[in-house]
Amino acid sequence: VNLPLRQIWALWFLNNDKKAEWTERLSVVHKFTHLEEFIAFYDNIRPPSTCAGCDYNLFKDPIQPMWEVPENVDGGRLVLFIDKNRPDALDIFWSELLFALVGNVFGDDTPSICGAVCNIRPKGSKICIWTQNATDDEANQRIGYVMKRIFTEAPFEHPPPPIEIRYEDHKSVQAKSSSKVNARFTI
Ligand code: M7G
Repeated sequence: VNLPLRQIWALWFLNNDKKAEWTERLSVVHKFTHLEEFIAFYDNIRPPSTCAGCDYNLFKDPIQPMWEVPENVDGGRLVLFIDKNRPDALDIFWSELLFALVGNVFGDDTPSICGAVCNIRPKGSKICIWTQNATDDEANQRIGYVMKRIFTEAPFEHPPPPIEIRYEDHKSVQAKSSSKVNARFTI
């Protein structure tokens, strides 16, 4: 069987070229329409922990993974900060989240989701779900609880790291790029 996905998902890559503009660093790697296609592709891409300074994004086609587009302009993110000493957790959480998204694990709340982001940073990485409406606390909390369950149930060789998911709206993140922003809620 070759299962069609509920919607087309696009994998985007942000390279780590420090001299280039942020938008120039961003490109679509592939768009997926079927589960087998996604799995075949997934098996051949490097795990995030090997791509320092880059981002992976999986977004619903045709949403671009940037603050400026209409789908994100009033949105925000559920974000999990991952300790720099836990590359295992980064890779496991990211793969669990990708398969949950394409597998429609978020069900009726999927329309609120724009995509997922993995920011790979030497100081500590982040895994996020971007949602459309930063003030829709009910939908964002339901998505956050599912995200937390996915991470809690992930298969670990070592004890899993603590999982605290915060909701931050994009406007606050843009205004305060260096320090931590206030969370709307924490799960
Ligand atoms: P980040 O990669 O989200 O944070 O943003 P981190 O490196 O602290 O993990 C770093 C910088 O990338 C921002 O300050 C912006 O200059 C740029 N940047 C990030 N995002 C998500 C966007 C975006 O959506 N649009 C634009 N224009 N720039 C962005």
